[in-house]
Amino acid sequence: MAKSQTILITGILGQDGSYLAKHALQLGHRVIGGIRGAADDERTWRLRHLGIAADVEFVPFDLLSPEMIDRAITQSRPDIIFNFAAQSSVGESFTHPVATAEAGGIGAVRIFEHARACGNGIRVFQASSSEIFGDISDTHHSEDSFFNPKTPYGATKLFAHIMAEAYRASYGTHVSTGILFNHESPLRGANFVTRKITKSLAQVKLGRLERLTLGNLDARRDWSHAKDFVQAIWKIMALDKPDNFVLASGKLTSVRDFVGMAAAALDIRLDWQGEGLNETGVDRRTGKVVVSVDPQFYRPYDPAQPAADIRKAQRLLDWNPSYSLADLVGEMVDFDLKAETQ
Ligand code: NAP
Ligand code: F7E
Repeated sequence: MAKSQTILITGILGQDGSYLAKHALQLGHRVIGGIRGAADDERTWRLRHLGIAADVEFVPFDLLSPEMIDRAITQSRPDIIFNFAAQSSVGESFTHPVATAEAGGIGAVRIFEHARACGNGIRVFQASSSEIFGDISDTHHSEDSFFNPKTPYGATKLFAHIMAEAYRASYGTHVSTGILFNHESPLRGANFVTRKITKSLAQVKLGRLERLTLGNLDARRDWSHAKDFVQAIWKIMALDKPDNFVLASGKLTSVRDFVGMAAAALDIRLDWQGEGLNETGVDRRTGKVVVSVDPQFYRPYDPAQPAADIRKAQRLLDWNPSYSLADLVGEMVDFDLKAETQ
């Protein structure tokens, strides 16, 4: 992508949209962000943190509004659309399944349809998710694995994923997908477990919070840095042929171990005691319980996440994650400690 292009990013106020905007601006492209509601200081905090809020143009955009989708794309005339907008919380998809499906499923297809109908070669990136794998018995998850999602969020993302393939096969539309495993950063929403952990433990360290309460400590996830994924996503969109790519680190870590790493980065030595709902993390220095389990944070269904197979991305994109999990945890903890003391 040598010449300057117009990039439309849906969900630009979220974690991935913000990092992608920064990446595209650094490469000299024009960035238009689709947003619902006002671009006020509170909602643009990620763009402001990255120092790019003034460099981005905004258009009104809501995945639930066909008119707004059409108007945003027609007015911006993008070369590439990065579709990051979605109700992105698996937990929330259990309480809002219809809104999750309408936005992440039908909303995505409306974007593909616009790209097809305008016929001028718009490229679209669709953010798929490792949640589309669901309950499967393969040891490693690749682009060709069987998909068997069991959460409303996972089913929604699979619908959009398969529609992306249908648009490629049926109409030749240039739609690529990233089957994204978990990726985090200091810009991660505080409703996701990693940021909840780093933010809460920073507050515990500063004496502002008594304890961090979590759900399933045994859950394992493959956590990468969002910045690494943005690099790979950009490379995907530079390929002449649209395709699907699994992006991940290939390493699984439990929520309990992530807590231990964040605590260690804050110089808190944790001893784990008890089991199940009675499990606690005790600060060795003070003897106080600083981590406990609360059933309200358990999900009705929480599929295990087996290891990812990232060989296709390694081979065709010449990509590997550059951040270790320890680097990521350290950066998130530093950010939260600083934010809490400002
Ligand atoms: P995020 O921080 O939650 O950002 C999602 C963005 O979507 C937010 O800015 C939100 O806008 C916007 N949005 C939600 N509903 C919308 C609607 N109806 N119309 C227009 N915009 C809407 O998510 P992220 O972590 O950057 O993830 C980006 C994408 O990758 C999402 O599609 C997510 O499902 C997918 N994904 C993420 C991960 C991950 O680990 N981060 C893994 C796999 C897939 P507001 O600011 O107005 O709320
Ligand atoms: O949960 C467990 C929880 O909400 C991770 C999204 O970006 O990645 C993300 O979805 C694990 C789960 O992310 C708490 O049960 C324990 O097993 O951070 P999370 P997620 O559900 O994996 C996928 C790939 C996406 O596509 C999504 O968009 O942590 N867990 N205790 C908890 N989770 C939360 N949120 N809060 C807790 O207190």
